[in-house]
This record gives sequence, C-alpha cells and structure tokens, in this order.
Amino acid sequence: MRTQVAIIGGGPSGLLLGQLLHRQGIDNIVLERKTRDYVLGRIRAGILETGLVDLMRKAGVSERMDRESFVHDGTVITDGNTHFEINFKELTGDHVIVYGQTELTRDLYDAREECGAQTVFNTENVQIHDADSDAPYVTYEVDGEQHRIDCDYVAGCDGFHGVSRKTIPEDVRNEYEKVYPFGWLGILSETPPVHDELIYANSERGFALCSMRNENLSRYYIQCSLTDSPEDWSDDAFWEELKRRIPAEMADKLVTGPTIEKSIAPLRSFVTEPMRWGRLFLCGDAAHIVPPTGAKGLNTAASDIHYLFEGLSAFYANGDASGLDTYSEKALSRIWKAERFSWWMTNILHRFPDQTDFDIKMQRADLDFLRSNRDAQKVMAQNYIGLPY
Ligand code: FAS
Ligand code: PHB
Repeated sequence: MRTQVAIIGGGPSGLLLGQLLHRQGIDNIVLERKTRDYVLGRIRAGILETGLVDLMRKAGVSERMDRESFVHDGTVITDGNTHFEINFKELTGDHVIVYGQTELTRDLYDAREECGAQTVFNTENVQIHDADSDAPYVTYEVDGEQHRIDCDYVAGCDGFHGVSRKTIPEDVRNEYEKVYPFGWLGILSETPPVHDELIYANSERGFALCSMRNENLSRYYIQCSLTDSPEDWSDDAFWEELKRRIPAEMADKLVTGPTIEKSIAPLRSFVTEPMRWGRLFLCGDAAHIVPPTGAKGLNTAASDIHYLFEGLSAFYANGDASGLDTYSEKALSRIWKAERFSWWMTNILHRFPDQTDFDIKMQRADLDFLRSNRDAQKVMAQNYIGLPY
C-alpha cells in the first residue's frame, strides 16, 4: 500500500489533519489502534479557540459545530466567596466557544467516512521505519495480519502514550516535564449548568471548575488526590464537595443529579523537542501535554495541525519545503507560551500539598491583582482566547 501522508492516531489531531489534507487532494491514511466508538467514548476538552474553529471551517466540518456550539465572551474566577469576571470580548474583541471534543471528533469521523478517506481501526504493533530517510514506511497488524504502508511523510498524532515520539532516538529528543501532585475528578451530568459562563474556583479546599456541553449537560471538575479513584466518590459526595468550593450564591443555584460519566485525569506539563525527525512530524499530545486548567490541550494540537498542513500543502503544491523545515520551531514557540499559561493558571487556582502560608498569600495576591488590574486581565484574556498562530 502507498500514500502521501501516513497519519498515526485517529483522535482530533489525526482526523483534522487528514480532513485538511484530503480537501487539498493530498492522499492520507489514518491508523487508529482503537475503534471509533472507543475514541468517541473519551470525555475530554470543551473549549475551542477561534483558531481551531477556523480550521474546522477550512476542513468543511463546521456545520453542526456552528449550529450547536455556544459563544462564551468571558469566564468567572472565584476566590473563596468572592468572584469576578474576565471579559474576553471587552478586553480582546474575541471569544471562545463551548463544543465538546467528543462532538468535534465525531464530526471529523463522519466527514472522513463521507469522503471515503481510509481509516484503519484496531491497528496493533504500529512501527515507523526509516523516518530519517527519503523512503519512510509504516508497518502494522490487524487481526494478526501484517501490513505495510510506504509514504512520503508520517504524522505522529498518536497521543502521549503513542509510538511516534518514541521513534525519535533518545539522543535526539529533549523532554521537559512537570507532574502535578493532584488530579482532576470530572463528571458529566444531565443538569443545567450552574452559570452561563465557566467558573474557575480557587478555594481553601482546592480547585473546582464548573463547565458545560449544552443547556442540559454540565461538566464539573474538582481537584482530587492522586490516590483517589472515581469509585471513592459517590455522586452525593462529589456534589457536596463542589458546593463547598464555589461561592455560596452559586452553590445555592447548583442543580445536582446522577452523573453519567466520572473519571480522574492526572495533570502534567510535558514537551518534547524537536517535533520533527526526518520525515516524521509529531502533533498534539504526541509532543506536548498541558494541565487542562487553561483549556489549551486540544487548542495547541490545532495550531500544530495548522503549521504542518501549511507546510505539507506548500511542499506538494510547488516543492517548497520551508514550512516543513520550520514546523518544529514555529509549533514549539506557540506551545511553550501555552505551557506557561496553563502552568500559571494551575498555580494560582490549586492547593498544593507543600504550600506554606506565605505561598497562599502569594496566590491570593496574584488573584487580587488579576481581579483589580485591567492590564493583568487583558493578558489573561489574550492567552485564554488563544495566541495568534
Ligand atoms: P489523543 O490522545 O486525543 O488521540 C490520539 C489517538 O491515537 C487516540 O485515539 C489513540 O487511541 C491513538 N493511538 C495511540 N497510540 C497509537 C498507536 N500506537 N497506533 C495507532 N493509534 C494510536 N484538553 C483540554 O483542552 N481540556 C480538557 O479538559 C482536557 N481533558 C483531558 C482529559 C484526559 C484524561 C486527557 C488524556 C486529555 C485531556 N485534554 C484536555 C487534552 C486532550 O483534549 C488532548 O489535548 C487532545 O485529545 C489531543 O488530541 P490528539 O493529539 O489527537 O491526541
Ligand atoms: C471542559 O469543559 O471539559 C473544560 C473546560 C475548561 C477547562 C478544562 C476543561 O480549562
């Protein structure tokens, strides 16, 4: 089998790249180790930057997103029983939208099936060969049968636990990591959101986030111990803890109900450099991870895809490889700013086990400065709505 671009990973990164390439007439195959339903069963991001929205439109996969998403012009930040708003629209002229990663991924799968582009599910033992040559190829197995794809380029979109990053030799890779001493316990409930914008809550009991997917599907998170498991938390225990972490006036309005999903995500900051090795390009979680506090995970995957798509398009259109040659440098420049913002948001909103009283005073001062200083709010807003590509 032969294709122009072999894409490893059928999550949002791989599917968005595949759709953009297909519309440009660039042949590609997506290899996904799980099934479509398994991929769609993972509940993840909820906030899309305008850059990702524009890419979905460019990919011709925005009709349902435009119909069902919600524009958010700001967000609420609380500190104990007090709260204030960061007004993105007033401070930057831009906004974010609420549209679940699950729905975005579903739309991309539907579009891929509709255009007849090839996706291979349940692939096992995917291996990338000769990535540092002019004739790379990928091998994989399905139901015990071995397959080979010869290609011009390989896009490693296979997430943090994928094979692509590890294909780059250890003596070439530089990895940077910070693991946070807590996780996020997240739930979905078919209840109306407690507020019409997101609420990022700092409390003496720990962080909480009130988010949503639509007017009758809410997404809530509370900071939890890394030793916790979802089974340790009954629905009632979750709701009671959430109410204790948000201002009383909001807790009084909280509509509770049975959870339809409950999971714990660990938090880490991670970047691998470079994001290119020969004809292998890493995109999204395969190359970098952020704590979800700044809603940057999916959105930095999007800017990677933008840079790689532009580079591949120029190469196939007129042999111009400059976009491919500068891919890693350009992608990393934006990624590191998103890493910093996500680290900063995580530090000012969470309780750390080793925090001293002085540390907590510094956190309160940070929040008080953000509450009272328009320039500080503008910087936060510019990062949250997404820095330019
Ligand atoms: P993904 O991990 O989504 O997709 C990679 C795909 O590759 C998967 O389908 C996997 O099955 C496949 N794969 C892996 N190895 C393979 C192999 N060897 N061969 C073939 N296929 C292989 N971001 C936010 O902005 N907000 C959030 O709230 C948020 N919550 C998250 C919660 C969790 C538990 C996790 C893990 C991430 C969360 N993220 C969040 C980040 C998340 O949204 C990612 O940024 C986003 O999924 C990145 O998409 P991909 O790069 O496509 O990686
Ligand atoms: C979500 O809705 O899942 C969500 C929103 C904002 C974040 C993280 C997660 O920062």
